[in-house]
Formats: sequence, structure tokens, C-alpha cells
Amino acid sequence: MIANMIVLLCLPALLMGAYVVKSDCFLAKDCSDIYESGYTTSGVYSVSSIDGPMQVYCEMVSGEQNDQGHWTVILRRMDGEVNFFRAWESYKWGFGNKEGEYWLGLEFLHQLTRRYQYRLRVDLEDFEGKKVYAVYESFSVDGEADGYKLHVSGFVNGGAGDSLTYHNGMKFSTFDKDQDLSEGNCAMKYYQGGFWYNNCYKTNPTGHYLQKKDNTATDIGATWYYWKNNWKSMKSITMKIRRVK
Ligand SMILES: [Ca+2]
Repeated sequence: MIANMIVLLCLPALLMGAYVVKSDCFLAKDCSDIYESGYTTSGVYSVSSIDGPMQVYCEMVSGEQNDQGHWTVILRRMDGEVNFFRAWESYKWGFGNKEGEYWLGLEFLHQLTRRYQYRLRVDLEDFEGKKVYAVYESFSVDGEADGYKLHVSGFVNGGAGDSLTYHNGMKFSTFDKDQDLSEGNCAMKYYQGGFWYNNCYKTNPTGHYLQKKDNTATDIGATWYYWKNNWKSMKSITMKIRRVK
């Protein structure tokens, strides 16, 4: 309610520790807009959504690990503080803590990527501190009527290998909404969370957060097959997008 008032007043404001950035009375649609408005520090900012202002973490840093920066983070795992075993409605609208672990929400992803072209970057870190990444030059998500189907293409290898193309064209699935290509329910079988499961996955970034390597916990971790197979859970996973047009 306060945030809506701020939009009506059309004044920059500090809102609960998050910067609300506007240009010509419009709330930013993503972190690129915020960056171009002169806010170049990584942190939580507010962007517009069909529900009004929504908080998101912006990675503004430039450099090798983040190339041009101004990424809009759509998923982050880093400490296991947030439970990702959630129902369809949670994955639709998003959940978690924007300062820590969260899922931004399928509806927001659809609204953004139906209007503009986006690139996706996945950053991975293992418990030994090694970091790799994968880039997909094109990323979009269909609407709910089409199951929030994923479209990714244009893989660029940053050492991680390509675990996401296997999920291209898949609808999103949760434990209470099975749209995968498995005879069973991938989200239930691995009792993890939600993802664009196929039969079932080559990456499961919403899987259980395992504090360290655990060979007894095959297939339940937050994994990326073509880097660490399906039994080494990541220390951190970040999926983030940046507008290219
Ligand atoms: Ca199924």
C-alpha cells in the first residue's frame, strides 16, 4: 500500500531498506533500468510487476564474473535458509528473502520476457570454492495457460557445461502440478521444489540444500549434472537475466 502511494506521488523514496527507482514517474521494469538510472551498487531494489512494486536483488557489479553487470536475479541458493519445497502458487508468485535465497516468480518472468529479449546466466559454486557459469543468449517463459514453458537457447560455456538445454520446451512442475514428461511426478519423486522438469532433470537448482558433498544423497541436491553429476550439491546457485533488447 505504501509502495503504491509512492508510485502515485512519483517521488524517489527509501522503502524498507530497498531503493525505489523511478524514471519519468515509471517504476523500473528490471535491474537494467535501475542501473541506467545511475544506481550501480548491488542490492535489493523495487521494480514494477502486474501486482505493483516488487523487490528484487540486482547484481550491478561489472567484471569477469558478472560481465556487464546489471543482472536481475531470478533464483538464488546460498545457505539453505529458505524451503524450496513449495506448491504451484508459490512458484507462480515467488517466495523467499530478496537479501538471501529466493525464487522471483514465474508470472513476473513471463511478463518481462514476453515484451523484451533476455539473456540468462547461471553462476555455480562448489564447496571447495570453485566457480563456473553457463550463459544462454536467449531466455523466455510462456504464460500460465502454456504451463510457463521454458525457452532457452544459445549456450555459452563458462566451465559449467550445458545442463539446461535438456529443459528447453518443458512446462513448469511442482509437487501439486505435474507437467513433466515422466510417468511419475519429478517434483514428488525427488521431493524438492519446482522446475521445468523433463524426465526428470539435468539440473535441479531448487533441490535440497546440502551443506556439503554427500554421496548418500544422490539425486536430491541442488545440482548441475554436466559439472558435478547428480550427487554433488552446489554451495551456491544464482540464475539471473539481463535485457538485451
Ligand atoms: Ca509426470
